[in-house]
Amino acid sequence: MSQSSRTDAESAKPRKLLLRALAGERLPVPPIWLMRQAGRYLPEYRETRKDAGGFLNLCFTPELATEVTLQPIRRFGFDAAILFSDILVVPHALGQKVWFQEGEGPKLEALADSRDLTRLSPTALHDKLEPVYETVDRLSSALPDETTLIGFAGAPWTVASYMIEGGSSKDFQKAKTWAYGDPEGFQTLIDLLVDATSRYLIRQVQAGAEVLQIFDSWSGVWPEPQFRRWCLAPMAEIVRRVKSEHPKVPVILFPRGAGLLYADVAAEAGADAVSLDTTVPLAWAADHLQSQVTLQGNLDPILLVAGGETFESSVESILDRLSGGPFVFNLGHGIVPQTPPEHVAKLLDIVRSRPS
Ligand code: 1CP
Repeated sequence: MSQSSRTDAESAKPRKLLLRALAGERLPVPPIWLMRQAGRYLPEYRETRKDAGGFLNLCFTPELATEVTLQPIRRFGFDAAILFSDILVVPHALGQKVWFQEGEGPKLEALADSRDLTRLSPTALHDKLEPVYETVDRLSSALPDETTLIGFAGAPWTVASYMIEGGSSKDFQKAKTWAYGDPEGFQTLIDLLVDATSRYLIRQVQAGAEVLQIFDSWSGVWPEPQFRRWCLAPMAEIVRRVKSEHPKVPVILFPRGAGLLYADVAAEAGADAVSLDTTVPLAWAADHLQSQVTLQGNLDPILLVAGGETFESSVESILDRLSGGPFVFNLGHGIVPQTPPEHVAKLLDIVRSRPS
């Protein structure tokens, strides 16, 4: 059991807000945190990043990764801190070459077809990810009592897409062509990722992560049958494996772009919450999803850049429509570097000053 949940059990203090919402409780003021809340929109992050000597170095130096995780907590007092790392540390730990080009995003030595799978090996997984577990451990003692610690990983499809495309992609042509043309070979890669990701997340819980989120940022590019096979089934299997070791750890899934298939994710994946992307209609989500899972989301990150009246009324409308059931305020995707930090402060003001 993590140190912070022990504190909860031993004292009569109310449990942390995020844990209450994820347990299905409707709260007058919802907990709030933001995807990618540590990052380039914060001057203090840019300062730490400058001295870290490369992005992966920042992820793998526990002292620095702990510092950047805490920066948005100190500045804004979010209800949760998300471990500072990246979804691509898993391919790195499997032996694939991964690097981050300043201003260009992630780059990987691409896998061309299933023969390249021999380049991957899970044997050094935990050794290579040890600094991440140490960061989780440090964070679980460093965080304020009321702040929940979230661990995370990428979903197998999203991670596989970077491994095959060699970086970001517009149309996922290489990864999709592989999956359509050689489903058995592609399944081998997905299975390898299900296994590594489950082991990685279980270790994060053992190190002190109290909640897990799985990011399937590119799940919206598939027709329904492939969404079920390459996105829903692997995420459900990871949830099953994590919960068989740690039945009580809440899991949030983010199947971005899933559309109507959010209903199947909510009903079938065994998760405690789903994180809604910006396009999901709120009345539909409240009617079809919220009786089964806690909802998280879904402010457009660009509204947080724009600020002003539309931003404020959109925040109010999300609160109006989703506060009738268990709910966690968040964005519909990660915060962008152009976001003025004052707008984030304003967002917290609105959410917290308006009990519903
Ligand atoms: O230049 C820099 O400083 C690097 C920018 C950066 C940051 C701050 C990258 C490179 N990753 C991160 C941290 C990160 N990535 C976190 C940290 C914790 C927090 O939320 O504060 C998390 C949760 C991620 C997850 C992540 N990485 C996702 C899933 C979430 C999402 O936004 O969809 C994805 C797709 C990635 C890949 C990645 N790593 C970095 C970038 C710029 C990207 C996206 C590239 C793309 O759009 O294809």
